[in-house]
Amino acid sequence: MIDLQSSPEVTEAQARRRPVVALESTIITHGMPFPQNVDTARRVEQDIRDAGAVPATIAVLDGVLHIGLTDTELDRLANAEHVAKLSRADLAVCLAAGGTGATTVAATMIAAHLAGIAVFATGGIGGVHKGAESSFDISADLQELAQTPVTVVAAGPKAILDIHKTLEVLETLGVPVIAYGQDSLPAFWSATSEVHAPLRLDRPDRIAAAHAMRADMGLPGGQLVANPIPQEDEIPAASLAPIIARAQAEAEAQGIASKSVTPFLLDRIFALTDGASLTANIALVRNNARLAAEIAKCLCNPGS
Ligand code: PSU
Ligand code: MN
Repeated sequence: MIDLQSSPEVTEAQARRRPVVALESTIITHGMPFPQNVDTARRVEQDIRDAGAVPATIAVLDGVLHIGLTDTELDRLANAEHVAKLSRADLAVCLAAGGTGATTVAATMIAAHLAGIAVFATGGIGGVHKGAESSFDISADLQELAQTPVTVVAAGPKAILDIHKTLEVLETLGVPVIAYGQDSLPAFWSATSEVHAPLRLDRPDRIAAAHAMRADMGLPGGQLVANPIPQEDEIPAASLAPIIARAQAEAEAQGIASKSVTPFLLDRIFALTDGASLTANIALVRNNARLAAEIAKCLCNPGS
């Protein structure tokens, strides 16, 4: 049997049919350095509460799938070393073996859906890596969006990915990619890109209605909402391009592969921008949490 443990806050919210927003934990263990990782995790949870919803950070601790972490549990995860990065392929094995691990976007979607949570906020999803035509490195996050009915709010594909190939795969899989409030596809650290977003919605209630409509139509899968980073926090794409290229060249030279690619690139870009990439990353995750809370509230009270 799956051992699923909801935090007291999440249990109460669900009993009272209040809006809940899921959060992933790989961003804590593999996406940001200590102590900014735990500070950000706490701040993002508070942003969701301030917006009138309840946060549910998801992780596996000693073989238990946690939906919402207490302060102590969050601290433990953020301070732990060599925590496993759990995607769809890893989740059941980790639970069966009594292990501890942080959930990626794919695994967080699976857990959120099991727990009856429809909306999830993160920074960026995994996608098609540059050079995927030879490495075959395509994140399981994309397949998950195609099959698990959770609306994921992210800041658009990171420039470390091949944006065009990522969009092509999402289109093939039938995943709606919805830019929030603009025509251009946001590009993570930058609010806009030269790519026109496949879809656009300007209101959280419409995003919630589209989520509900998929279910009504019997369409499996979720939605990807691409929420632009606030302009005052963005790093222009042109100034990042050479840094990303350098980080990518280092990854290749050092033979970094598979699950290590995304954490390696994020860490190198953090160092090469003197921390500026992390400041922007924190701002965009908080911005996504606020939008996710609005969508979750609309899903709770349709038509209000
Ligand atoms: N993007 C970020 N920070 C992250 C990740 C993505 O800005 O920490 C994490 C997410 O958990 C995402 C995972 O699901 O990386 C994708 O990893 P991979 O490319 O190995 O599937
Ligand atoms: Mn990968």
